[in-house]
Amino acid sequence: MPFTIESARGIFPITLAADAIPATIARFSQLSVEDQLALIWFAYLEMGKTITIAAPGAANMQFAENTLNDIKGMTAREQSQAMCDLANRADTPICRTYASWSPNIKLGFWYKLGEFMDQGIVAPIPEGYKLSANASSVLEAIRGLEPGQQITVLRNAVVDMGFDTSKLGNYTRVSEPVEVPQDMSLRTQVKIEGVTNSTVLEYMNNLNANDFEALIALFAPDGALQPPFQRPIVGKDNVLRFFREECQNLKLIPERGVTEPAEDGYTQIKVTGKVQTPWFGSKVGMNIAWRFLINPENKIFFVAIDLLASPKELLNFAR
Ligand code: ECH
Ligand code: GLY
Ligand code: GLY
Ligand code: GLY
Repeated sequence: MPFTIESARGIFPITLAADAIPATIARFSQLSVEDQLALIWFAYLEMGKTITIAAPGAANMQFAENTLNDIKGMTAREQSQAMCDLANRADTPICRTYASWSPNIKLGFWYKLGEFMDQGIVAPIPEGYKLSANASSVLEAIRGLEPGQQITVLRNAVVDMGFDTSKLGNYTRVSEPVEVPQDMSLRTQVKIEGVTNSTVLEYMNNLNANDFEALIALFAPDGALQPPFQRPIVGKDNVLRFFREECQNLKLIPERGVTEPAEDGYTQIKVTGKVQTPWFGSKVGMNIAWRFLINPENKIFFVAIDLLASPKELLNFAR
């Protein structure tokens, strides 16, 4: 039987993903919204002591500017309410606007609110706020994660806020403009121990160069990409949109891999290595596996990106 997206998801099944992320997010979402905001505030302050976050680019912030100004103009009580509404996924104009934003705009918006809270322009978390026992325990769990997992928890918490897009009806998605791909003369070529497949190498090189047109040409028409902790994104149009909206300026540093034949002339290739996000640069390296299923025409039928449970997993090529 030929591969389906569902069966492709099961290649290299013993790859150990960081299940601590969905588990922590599930516990986090059970907390009161006051606890949620305070917990993120405390976690963010603690992380800031060791890893600095890059300021969001101007191209990113223009879309959040009106909403940020609206919030600045509110009373302290209204500001706290607006932030609680976001965490509560309430149906308010701000929560609807927020829902239309790409993850990077959402992150930039909170980055700014954090600065305003610091400067006393926006209502801070009340001094001496005491987390509930459950919230303290979730914060403790976050402290125990590696940095790449900590920033993933924060990112997921931020992405989940706002009104539910599935209840939004027709809306215009808002994301930062797509920059031109990196000039050919500046591009670097990855080397992956154990992998010579041209599609996999070009995947890494094109994504590193923000060359999304060349990147999407590597996919089969019905191909799919599964980001960490998400359902697969299926079909070239959807995958290209995802690249343009969420994948600019990533740095992929694949290290090693295995290549083996699969059924029906397909090839399965698992690669492990590091990924850096523009928000933290080389200060946070996330431990990643790519699980590729390449079709007989050497196109990507499926690729899963997994955030690994631990650095030990970088060397796990058992099947
Ligand atoms: C304050 C208190 C009130 C509430 C809130 C606050 C602000 C919080 C802030 C948080 C900022 C967090 C940030 C997190 C950024 C995380 C980025 C990550 C990126 C991971 C990317 C990966 C890419 C993998 C991929 C690969 C591919 O091959 C294909 C594409 C793709 C404190 C005010 C909320 C400000 C900035 C985790 C893994 C490798 C799948 C993308
Ligand atoms: N173990 C990774 C997955 O199958 O999703
Ligand atoms: N500062 C990282 C970004 O705007 O994507
Ligand atoms: N989605 C890319 C990033 O957050 O860096």
